[in-house]
Amino acid sequence: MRIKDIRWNLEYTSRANPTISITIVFSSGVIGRFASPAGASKGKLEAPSYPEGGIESAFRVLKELKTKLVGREFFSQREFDNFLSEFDGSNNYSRIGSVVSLGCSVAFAEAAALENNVPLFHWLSNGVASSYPLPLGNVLGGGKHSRGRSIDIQEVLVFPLKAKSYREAYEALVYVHKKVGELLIQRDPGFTGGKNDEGAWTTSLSNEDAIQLVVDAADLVGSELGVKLAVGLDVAASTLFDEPSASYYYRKMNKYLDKEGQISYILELIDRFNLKYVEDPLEENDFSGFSRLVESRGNKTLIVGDDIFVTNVSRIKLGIKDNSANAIIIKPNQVGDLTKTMEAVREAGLGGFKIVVSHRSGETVYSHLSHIAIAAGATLFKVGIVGGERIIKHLELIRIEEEMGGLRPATINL
Ligand code: 2PG
Ligand code: MG
Repeated sequence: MRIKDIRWNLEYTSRANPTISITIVFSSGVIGRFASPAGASKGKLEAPSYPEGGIESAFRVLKELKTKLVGREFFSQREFDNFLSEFDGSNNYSRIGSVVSLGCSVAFAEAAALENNVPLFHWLSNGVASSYPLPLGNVLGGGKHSRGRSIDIQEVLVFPLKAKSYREAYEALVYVHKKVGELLIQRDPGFTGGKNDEGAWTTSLSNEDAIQLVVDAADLVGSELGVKLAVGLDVAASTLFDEPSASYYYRKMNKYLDKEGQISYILELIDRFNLKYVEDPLEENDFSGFSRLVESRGNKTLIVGDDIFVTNVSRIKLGIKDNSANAIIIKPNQVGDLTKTMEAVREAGLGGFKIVVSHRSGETVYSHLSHIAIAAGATLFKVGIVGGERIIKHLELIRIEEEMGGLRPATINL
């Protein structure tokens, strides 16, 4: 796999913010291309998207990288990613930024899979992938993704506990999304038909009324289609956390909750709404608070770490030691290359965490993430429900399932 050329282009995320697509061409002529997404509710310890100086510096870095890459031969993904990491030299891609590093890493992987005549998920899993994840979709949202104009909780999510096929699972989520829109027309006089960054509906209802509405929609659709659907939340608690007062601010209720108050509130929500998934219920450094939730509800609910782990092996080790989660969000751009991503997956798996591969709120129109989710052995694929940049990822999974076969759906025992 000898690199013949590397090119780049200014592109846009679904929030219409600039990103960079990177194209890698091998001497055989095969090409791979990818553009990194970007988050809004970012973990503090994520790899930065751009070097100091922003996107212009990223273009300069790419010129420098090109002189080092062209003509060079690589034999594995790890070798290529290690080369990127050494070129960066900072440990977290702060010199070159994750838009450059992940763009190169995924573009290389795509070209390598083509060169070796295997699907991308096969290349990334060394051929051992055997299942595909079930979709986890944001249907009603707030927080930063809605500019603070909807509920305080960032995402109310729905997922099937079991499905015969990815197509059946995705269709169920599409119906729930539609049903939530219909119920909002009936129940929310302030509803404008508005959707947020991830295509989730926005609402003027209270946090609890909004969750109840999604539970009702999931029940209606579930019994109509005969699919068992569960409801969950991404609290994105770091975005509610006010450091000076060490408390969580809920704008809708005009209320501050300290750590104990927040834990009780989350437990109350889990019990009242039979939530099967709660992501980032506490701020990103509260390992002990997370552990309390795992201890009391971990047998029936996924307690999921996103900002607390940032797809980073050393943070995951801390979480395993403290029993701070039973599931983890994996976002390749939090850590900046595919080798580090798969290392995080392996480490989390050793700790018994379920894997949830996730999109970002500012997505790009590429479908590589679907292959990454299969390669990671993910149980859930968190990728929104509507909007071209999300739909393309579901369609890729459906295509893989229907055209390639041989993979079975993940099951969730909760
Ligand atoms: C999250 C993500 C994706 P963002 O918090 O899990 O839903 O949001 O990309 O803004 O971090
Ligand atoms: Mg999150």
